[in-house]
Amino acid sequence: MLKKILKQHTGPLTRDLVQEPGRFGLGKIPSRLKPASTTTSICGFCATGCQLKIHLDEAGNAINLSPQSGYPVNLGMACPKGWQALDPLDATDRATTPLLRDESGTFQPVGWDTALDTFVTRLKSIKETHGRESVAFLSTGQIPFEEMALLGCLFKFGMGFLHCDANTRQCMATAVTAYKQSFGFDAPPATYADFEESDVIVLIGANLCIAYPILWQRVMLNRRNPEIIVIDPRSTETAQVATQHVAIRPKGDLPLLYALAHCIIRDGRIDETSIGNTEGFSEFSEFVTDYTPASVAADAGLSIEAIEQLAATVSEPGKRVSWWWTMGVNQSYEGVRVAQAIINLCLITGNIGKPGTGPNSITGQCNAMGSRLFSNTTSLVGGHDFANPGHRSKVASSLGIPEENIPSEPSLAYDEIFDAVEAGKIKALWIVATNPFHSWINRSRLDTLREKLDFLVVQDMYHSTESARAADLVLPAAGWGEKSGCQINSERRIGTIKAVKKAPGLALSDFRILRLIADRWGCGDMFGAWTDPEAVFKILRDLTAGRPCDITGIKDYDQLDGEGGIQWPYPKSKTQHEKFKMSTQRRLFEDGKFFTPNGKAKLLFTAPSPNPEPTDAEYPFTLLTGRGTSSQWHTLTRTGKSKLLARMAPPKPYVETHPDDARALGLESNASVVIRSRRGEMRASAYIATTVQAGHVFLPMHYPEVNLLTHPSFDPHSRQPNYKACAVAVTAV
Ligand SMILES: Nc1nc2c(c(=O)[nH]1)N[C@H]1C(S)=C(S)[C@@H](COP(=O)(O)OP(=O)(O)OC[C@H]3O[C@@H](n4cnc5c(=O)[nH]c(N)nc54)[C@H](O)[C@@H]3O)O[C@H]1N2
Ligand SMILES: Nc1nc2c(c(=O)[nH]1)N[C@H]1C(S)=C(S)[C@@H](COP(=O)(O)OP(=O)(O)OC[C@H]3O[C@@H](n4cnc5c(=O)[nH]c(N)nc54)[C@H](O)[C@@H]3O)O[C@H]1N2
Ligand code: SF4
Ligand SMILES: [Mo]
Repeated sequence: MLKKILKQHTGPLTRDLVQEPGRFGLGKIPSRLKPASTTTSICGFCATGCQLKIHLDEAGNAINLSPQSGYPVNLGMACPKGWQALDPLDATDRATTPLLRDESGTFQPVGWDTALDTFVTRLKSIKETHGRESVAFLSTGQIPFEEMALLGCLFKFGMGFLHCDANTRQCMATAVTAYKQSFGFDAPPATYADFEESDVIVLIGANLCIAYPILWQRVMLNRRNPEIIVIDPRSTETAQVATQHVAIRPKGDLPLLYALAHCIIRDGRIDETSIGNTEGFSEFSEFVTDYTPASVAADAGLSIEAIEQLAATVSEPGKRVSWWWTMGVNQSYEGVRVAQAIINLCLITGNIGKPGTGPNSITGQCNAMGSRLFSNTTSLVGGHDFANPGHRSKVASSLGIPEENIPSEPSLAYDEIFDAVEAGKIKALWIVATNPFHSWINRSRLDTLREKLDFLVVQDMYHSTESARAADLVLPAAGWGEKSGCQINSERRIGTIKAVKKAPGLALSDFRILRLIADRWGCGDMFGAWTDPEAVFKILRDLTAGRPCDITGIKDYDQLDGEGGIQWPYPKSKTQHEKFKMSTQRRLFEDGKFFTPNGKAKLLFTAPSPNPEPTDAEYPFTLLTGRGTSSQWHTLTRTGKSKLLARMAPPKPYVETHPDDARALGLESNASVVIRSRRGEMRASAYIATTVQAGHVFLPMHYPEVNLLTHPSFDPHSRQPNYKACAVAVTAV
């Protein structure tokens, strides 16, 4: 019951609640807290990208916030995390000074001088002894892209290292790879207005009510009486309020999607014009001939009739069908092909480039889309390619750096970086704004790898995170609210965040920390023009000239604020610019042209492969993992510090278990159980409900023990971890 109440209260907030802050525990605002002025900032949690209005006192410090009513994303709404976004800044475990581990293994507070000196001396000596491939960084989708770009460019072009990746690998690498291969560029086509313009909305592996509450509100604003279909093994909060729940077997997506293509092509419900904009249609239609509903029914866990019905609904002539996917698709050992199977369906039915359509990936973190363009990790900064000599020389001349400083080789992916640590090739790691000692798949491996590292630096807002506690050196960082820059949301909308509070103690913005490192390293001159975030924004803007993500038409931060954020592309060229300027909701591919050399989208496919860790007699349950409540963010370092948000979520791990399984295991509600995989075990209390199918259990990722269980398998194209299905055993304690 408590869980049910909690769930109800962690759902999205409607406009009435927004207008009545008293109902949300804020009470009547005393006159001393009445703002002297306000400013705006895009929320720093999820990639929805809601704009918040920050209320400031006379000194310019934040005293409160409320959702911004006129912003084209959130239209005056925010979820609990947005409302409480200032809370985590006041936590008592903020890192307020650099910490250096002494000989006895104890952290000692040190000044920035010592910290920077240690950082530079250690990394330089490791580089000298072991070469440029011996140091790597792991970063994030949760800092402004000006900071990401400085980190990636400093590390590769200035310090001369090669290997780095971001935690976005855990999150949307699959979508990136799928779009790049199919469209020739990483280009999510949607604009959020498409939620309101669709007749059929398919949410596949996506739990909007919990993970993107405001996007669910956008679905609710649809006046076309849409069919809302949720494809998810669990009866999620979203599935429960949709018009149809397709309770798929975990990882049954690829066979199901091929069977849908089979039925649609068989019945001639295809769009010839759209198919004309693709290549590979005859090969694809031949490939799906074998994928009859009867042949995939068992793998998909669905009846033949259900598959036929779904095929008919998503291909109904004259209806606008949009597909939206998140981690149920991306976090899979064959996620890229699943994403492309969705893309293929949209291409063959003409559901692309028109209002209310699209194969649309929703990305996770507030600035994951910024990292896709500017982090200089997997792609060369500004939407370029490290392997392309023309791109390297363009970026070198635009940044005024020697071309030979730009590597042509790719960086290792996240998991490959850990393999290189294991092999003794990588000796030092620098972790920025991510917490892999909690969030990485099969994370206990990191404890072993820690022993292999000569030097581990963690740059975080808090000294208490699982990763910071493992470090040799902790660099104290300012967080969202204490610094400025830009973020890009899931519909490619660029917006600004503002410094509305001073960071505590000696904590500095990541931007400042990186500038100090550049100077200490001796490459400060290379970044002489990178004086502040807005200057960097302009450098990055100019770099995008001529690329699909061209934003050369944006003047400055003020224009971004004045126009309600701006979606890329936004080129300077007169004709294009005039076309785009008029609209605050822009989707891609309206002209049927893609970013491939011949302008055609590719229909890509491979036969489904078996789950790398199927259940068996010893480990008979499939473990699903994901988001628990809308008030919990990832490893809880931020949301766990808000009293209100913490009260809205179960404090201890719980495992969702089907009543039939609970009966067979002799479990009562809230009974203590042990969940075991081949890699580790944890305890949780049983939450017995039909939200999971018999034979499945679900654990929210927010509890650190969960990734002791997960199975380290990866999509071969994207290297994204397969977080969502492995085999476990469940026993009563
Ligand atoms: N409250 C809150 N919101 C968040 C976050 C947070 O931590 N807390 N994190 C943000 C981030 S970074 C991300 S990436 C997003 C994630 O947002 P979502 O992807 O929506 O959330 P998840 O719960 O991880 O996974 C979605 C669903 O995938 C289902 N699933 C599992 N296996 C399969 C499968 O084989 N097939 C299908 N079709 N579905 C499957 C799960 O049952 C789950 O309901 O949320 C963002 N928003
Ligand atoms: N089992 C399982 N595991 C999963 C998932 C799953 O579905 N199931 N989902 C995966 C996904 S999609 C994601 S995105 C990852 C998220 O995994 P993480 O990125 O590891 O999770 P966060 O808690 O967001 O970690 C962000 C860290 O950055 C710090 N921080 C915040 N702001 C700043 C800043 O401005 N500067 C600096 N320097 N530090 C800052 C925070 O304190 C925190 O320690 O988890 C993945 N892990
Ligand atoms: S939906 Fe996402 S962006 Fe909007 S307030 Fe909530 S966490 Fe922030
Ligand atoms: Mo994510």
